[in-house]
Amino acid sequence: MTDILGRVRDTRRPDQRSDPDRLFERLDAVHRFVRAVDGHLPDDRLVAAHTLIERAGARLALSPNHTVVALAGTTGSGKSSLFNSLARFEMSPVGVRRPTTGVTHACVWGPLEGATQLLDWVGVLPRHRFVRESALDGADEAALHGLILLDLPDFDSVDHTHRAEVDRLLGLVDLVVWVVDPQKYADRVLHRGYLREFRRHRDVTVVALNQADRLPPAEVPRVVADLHRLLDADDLAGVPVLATSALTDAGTAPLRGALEQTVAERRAALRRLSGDVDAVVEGLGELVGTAPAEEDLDRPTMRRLIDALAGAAGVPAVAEATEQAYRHRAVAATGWPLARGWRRLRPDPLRRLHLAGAAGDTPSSDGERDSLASNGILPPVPATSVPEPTAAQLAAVGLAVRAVAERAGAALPTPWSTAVTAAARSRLTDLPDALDRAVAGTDLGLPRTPAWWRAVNGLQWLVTVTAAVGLGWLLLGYAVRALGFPPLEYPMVGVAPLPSLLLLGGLLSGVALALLTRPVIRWAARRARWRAEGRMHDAVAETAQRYVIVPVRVVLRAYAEARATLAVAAGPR
Ligand SMILES: Nc1nc2c(ncn2[C@@H]2O[C@H](COP(=O)(O)OP(=O)(O)OP(=O)(O)O)[C@@H](O)[C@H]2O)c(=O)[nH]1
Ligand SMILES: [Mg+2]
Repeated sequence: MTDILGRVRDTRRPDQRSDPDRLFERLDAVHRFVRAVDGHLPDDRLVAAHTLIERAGARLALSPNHTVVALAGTTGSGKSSLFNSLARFEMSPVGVRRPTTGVTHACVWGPLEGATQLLDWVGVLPRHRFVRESALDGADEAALHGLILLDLPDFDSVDHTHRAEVDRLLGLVDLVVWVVDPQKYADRVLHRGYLREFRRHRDVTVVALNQADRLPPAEVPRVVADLHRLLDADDLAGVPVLATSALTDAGTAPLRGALEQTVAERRAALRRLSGDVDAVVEGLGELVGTAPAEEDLDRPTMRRLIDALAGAAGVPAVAEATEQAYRHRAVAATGWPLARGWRRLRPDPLRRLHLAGAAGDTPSSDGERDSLASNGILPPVPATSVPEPTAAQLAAVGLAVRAVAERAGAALPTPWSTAVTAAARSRLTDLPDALDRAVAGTDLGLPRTPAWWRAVNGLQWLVTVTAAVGLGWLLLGYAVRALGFPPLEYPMVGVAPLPSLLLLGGLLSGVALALLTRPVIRWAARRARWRAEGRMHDAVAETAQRYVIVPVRVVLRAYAEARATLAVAAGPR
């Protein structure tokens, strides 16, 4: 993810960070990221992204002409004093009892239009809102028009609600002025708990070293330098540090000047949101690894999966039955006619499995068949009586599915490999029925009656009829003799009478023909088995795709989309 983080840094160029089009593009990318990973990654990893989308949408819909600035800091640093001094009015009580400010006070410079909705959104109660627009001021305050200044409670308060209020507001405001005093400017909670968290918001962070009047003038630069050093350690190098005093106008002048510039630019809201996008992208970076996911699985892994599924689906048993059925049907169609009756008494091996396996227009996929069945065009494929998978076969399926998930998720960060595993297993319970349907719905390719069966059958009948003619002729001869008529003169072929030759020749030829066709039938039956096996493998492969591979691909595509969108959210290419 270093490339993405690199781009995050890139985007700190001031022009990029306050460019509204760029910001919209980045926010849109975060939005697309969240949509892409929805359902694949745990929700708790996406809270920050959801919050960003919601907050950015709300802020960008509100007044672009106002800049919301918060005065934040430890108790007694002089936030309320600075607030009053900038407003030139006693608006927020200043006290010696700590903490003094318990609720946020707001002061709006200029017309209220747009500011009210902004303050509603920020959540400052109407009774704590003030307007700094007085006829007496003339044009004095014009440079601050558009400023909404918030005086926050202390974050280090003994009262925990103060801290909650500060944390809430720090997530919403456009710019934060951290008010510190010479005694507590190195406060650990301030630096570790807050300033460091604002490292991606350097361009909307200002530090005011207040109560500078309490220091000997020569000490001020030394303390400011020390504060810079601490800010560098907080990864906030370059953040302005202004020495202020709330006691006099001159003391607040540096801060007033900085605020005037911020208000005039009207860019703080955009910069703040850019910093928020940076923070979210950095957090999401660990969810998206460096390597893109391979969508296609390697052949051995696929082969292993299909073989395991084929085993569990009883493909070898059906293939065996197909070979036997071919032999059974071929022998029934081409065998010696006088012995065929016995063969017919034996059941067809495929019918025993409730697999007719006849050739025909079987739909190619079970989805197609399901839809035809649901439309009443086809009867649903009945469950087969293929033997139930053994424990070993089921274990092989489990291992093969796991191997698919491991292969597909190998290069992915943990949450994604977990999602891939879950996806690979998501339809496992539907798999046995789907496999059964796939096998039952496969056209095993057994021919109805091949031409050569018909030819052999014709020959068999020819020789059988020949034998019958011979037999009939001989019987006629016996009958004629028995009735006292002169015996029939049989034509002779060599030394043998023709009817005997026809009978014996017919019988022997029939048996010989049956014996000769045996090896051909065996060879053709093996071919039928291979063909059926191939077709069932195809059907099983399609089922594997639908029930295992497609769900995995959905996750891999989501991952690729997540990577692409996060790269856009991170910064320019
Ligand atoms: N000398 C001097 N005293 C100051 C200055 N700013 C504030 N004070 C005093 O410091 C004390 C605290 O000031 P507040 O403005 O109430 O401080 P705060 O940060 O708002 O405090 P909380 O509301 O409790 O968080 C008050 O007694 C102020 O008079 C300053 O710049 N110089
Ligand atoms: Mg106060």
